[in-house]
Amino acid sequence: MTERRGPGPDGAPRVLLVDPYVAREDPMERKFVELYPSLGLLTLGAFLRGQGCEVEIVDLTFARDARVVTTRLRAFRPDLVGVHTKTLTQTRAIEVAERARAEGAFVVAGGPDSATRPETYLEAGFDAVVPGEGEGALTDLARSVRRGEGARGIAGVTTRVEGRLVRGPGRPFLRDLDALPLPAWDLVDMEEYLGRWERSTGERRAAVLTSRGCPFDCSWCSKPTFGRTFRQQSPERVVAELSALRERYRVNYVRFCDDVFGVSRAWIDRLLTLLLEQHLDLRWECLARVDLLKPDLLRRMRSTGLERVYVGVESGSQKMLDLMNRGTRLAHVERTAEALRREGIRQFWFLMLGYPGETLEDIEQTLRLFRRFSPEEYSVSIAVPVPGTRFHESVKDRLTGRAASSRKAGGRALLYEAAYPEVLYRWEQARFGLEAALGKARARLSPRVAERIGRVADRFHTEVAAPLLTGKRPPAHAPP
Ligand code: B12
Ligand code: SF4
Repeated sequence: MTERRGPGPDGAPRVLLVDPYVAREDPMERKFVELYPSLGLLTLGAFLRGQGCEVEIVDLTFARDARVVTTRLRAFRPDLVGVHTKTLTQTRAIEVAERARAEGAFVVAGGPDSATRPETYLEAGFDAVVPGEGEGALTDLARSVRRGEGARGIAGVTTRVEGRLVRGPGRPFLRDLDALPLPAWDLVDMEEYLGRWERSTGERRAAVLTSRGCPFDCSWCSKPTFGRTFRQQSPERVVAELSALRERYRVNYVRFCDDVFGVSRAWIDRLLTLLLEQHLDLRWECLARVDLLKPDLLRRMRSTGLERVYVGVESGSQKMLDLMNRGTRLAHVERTAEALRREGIRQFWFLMLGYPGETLEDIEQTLRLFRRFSPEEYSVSIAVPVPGTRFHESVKDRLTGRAASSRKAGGRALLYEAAYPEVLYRWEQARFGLEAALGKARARLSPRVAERIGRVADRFHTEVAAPLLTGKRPPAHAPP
């Protein structure tokens, strides 16, 4: 191992930020993951530069492996290496830390996974973790490391001293998101991302974030970095960012990445007005709640280029929505699904199976709702109890101990002892797959054939699969 760098001469701290996600290692990438550079790192990079730091980003998304990190470390000689973490990329993040330490750099983790379990990263060799909003904490840390003073006592930074976790004082959230500089797109290879989008869709797509946090409180939702706070940029600031993307990168399609887009009606009305006035000629998509998407709003959104909406429908059973503390009604789902169809906006439904309290009848209700509206796209996952959530708390004595970091765990594996065995949920997922295929067949081929296949499949489910997979016989065959 090389000697750790001592305090440098006066001058700017050097910070190397790393996104350890390697797309080619991700079996789900082609099917499910839409590739955009990390907005967290782009924002941190811009902020640090504004504070006088020298910054580079190593984005491993299109790399073969992490070797390039060492090359860049040797060329740039940073004081500090900051690694973005997600559960999925934990192993690569730790490898990056090892490479950084071998070159004598101080290494810090940030992002959702290290926020949930800082001890894992500190034990694996990271010098520090920033478990919350990163801008202020990372700037202070970079300056302190540059001065040779380390991480202790810095607000918003967690370290380990003699094997013990030591949390620095709390740090207030940034109040004015408009004060943040535009993301430092020039620090990553934007053309690689945009070119890929252009080749696959004909559009140059980029991700934009207009707010931080979410004011709602769904029981299974993990909000490790921004908690229940909710702050948003002004519509004017959002339009300035969109214009910059349009002018500098010829972006013509935007994905708004907010947890919930359009929480405030007045805010979104103003944004839509600006989009029309400025003739940005963008098409766009967002994730929103069914209770917020009123039909008149959807019509306006459509007129400004809205193409696709992701909605968390989650369940077709009101009982389950209430247990999840979703705060939505089935009537909202129906109204929104109808309005989306009427306006010709693609709908992507998120559905969840296996939440505590769910019975086979609740799953049937979800399937019936799905059948009724046939959304163009959907994802049906098995509920994942994420540490720090009320859901996790309620099942923590029934966890199976399987790793949440494997790809399979991403909504396809059962991580706690639920009402039914995993195989039942996998079977139910397959039924949604069949239903989606039949939905398409109904629209394009023969409704009668689709209807008949559906009936046979339902009968097979009730009479054979469900009893077999749950170990329970159907009522008609129940023993006396
Ligand atoms: C937008 C988004 C996406 C977009 C990505 C757009 C982009 N490239 O940025 C898309 C849809 C592509 C996506 C994909 C995935 N996502 Co996603 N995504 C989000 C979402 C909604 C917002 C992320 C975001 O941009 N936040 C805004 C930025 C400013 O915040 P940030 O990244 O957290 O960064 C701040 C701090 O965390 C911190 N920080 C971050 N990194 C670092 C590094 C250092 C060194 C420091 C000091 C600080 C620091 O400072 C930043 C600024 O304050 C979050 C939920 C959420 N609210 O966080 C989920 C979320 C991050 N995604 C998640 C997941 C699971 C995925 C996927 C794996 C899902 C999949 N389909 O397989 C993929 C992975 C793709 C990948 N490349 O890694 C999970 C991660 C959970 C976990 N513990 O790992 C989250 C938390 C959602 C959830 N609750 O489950 N996602
Ligand atoms: S699931 Fe969505 S609406 Fe619910 S708390 Fe999480 S981010 Fe907010």
